[in-house]
Amino acid sequence: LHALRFPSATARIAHGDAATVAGIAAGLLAPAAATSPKYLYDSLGSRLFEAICELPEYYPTRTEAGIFARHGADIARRVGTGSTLIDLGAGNCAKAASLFPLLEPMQYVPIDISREFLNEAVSRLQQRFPRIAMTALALDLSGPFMLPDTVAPRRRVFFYPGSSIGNFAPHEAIRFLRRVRDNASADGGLLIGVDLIKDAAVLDAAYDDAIGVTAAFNLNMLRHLNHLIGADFDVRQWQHVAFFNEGESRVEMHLEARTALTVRWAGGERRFARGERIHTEDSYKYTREGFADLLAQAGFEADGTWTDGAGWFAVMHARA
Ligand code: AVJ
Repeated sequence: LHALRFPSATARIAHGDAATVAGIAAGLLAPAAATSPKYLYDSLGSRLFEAICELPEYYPTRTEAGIFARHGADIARRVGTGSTLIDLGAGNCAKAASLFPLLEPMQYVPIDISREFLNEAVSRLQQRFPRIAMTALALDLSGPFMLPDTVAPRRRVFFYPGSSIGNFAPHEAIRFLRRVRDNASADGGLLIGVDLIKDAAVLDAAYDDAIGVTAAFNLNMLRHLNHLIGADFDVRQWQHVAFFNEGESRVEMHLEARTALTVRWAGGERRFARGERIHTEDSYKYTREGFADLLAQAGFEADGTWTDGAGWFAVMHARA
């Protein structure tokens, strides 16, 4: 009981490497505390995100799938078959798998930060598609990255669906897309999904659903941080906050302290006042023109845009 009431008396063990621990600690100690959205994805986080994609309020996955279903043949003509298809943030690999019959890739290279979740998804997928060579890579795409030699050098087509690009601020997105282009081949390209600006009420609901799956997804980051930096976050002391920030053209997710509290971790601590927040994610929304401009700034040549009837989401193809 003593250990339960005074968890700080027990040793705190950080399971993340030193750079990870230092980076997270710096974010927590900043006047406006913030963490990288990549920490949303441990194995449970990846499963919670899968559940989000099935929510009625979360329109991006469904809307993007509808665009692929309706315009798939046209998209495949632009992208071409026989490529090395590199899936950035592949998760359960379901989006790419649904395009295999159309794109007929030679090699499939799913990349995700959630290693175990990815490996399980790829071993299932390899059984369904035994003729496509598959090379799973557990990589953090938030920094510089270089593809290993096991990734075929020709016809490298990058697949970045679901508007994951929205996690980057526009200037970071340009830097990231330049890196992607550096890793593509001269005959390669990019097939990307982009979430478009829409009514704030639709966006607010999509990131704060009625049954609380997105809240659980956000709160789960605290459990992940407890593991990574040996912190003692009590999840019950925090609540999910999400809203569209129109001025910044982004949905913001935060975790808000329900009460005054202190978080301790291996090597540091931070006091939070009641109502104080940790900024956990941004999800930027674009206009078609705005995103086309961003692609051009990264050196890509636009080669087709497809949208749904309501203009909620766009799929774009660009040549390297
Ligand atoms: C995986 C980054 C595309 O921003 O919509 C979903 C993550 N966060 N609900 C998004 C997310 C809350 C998602 N992305």
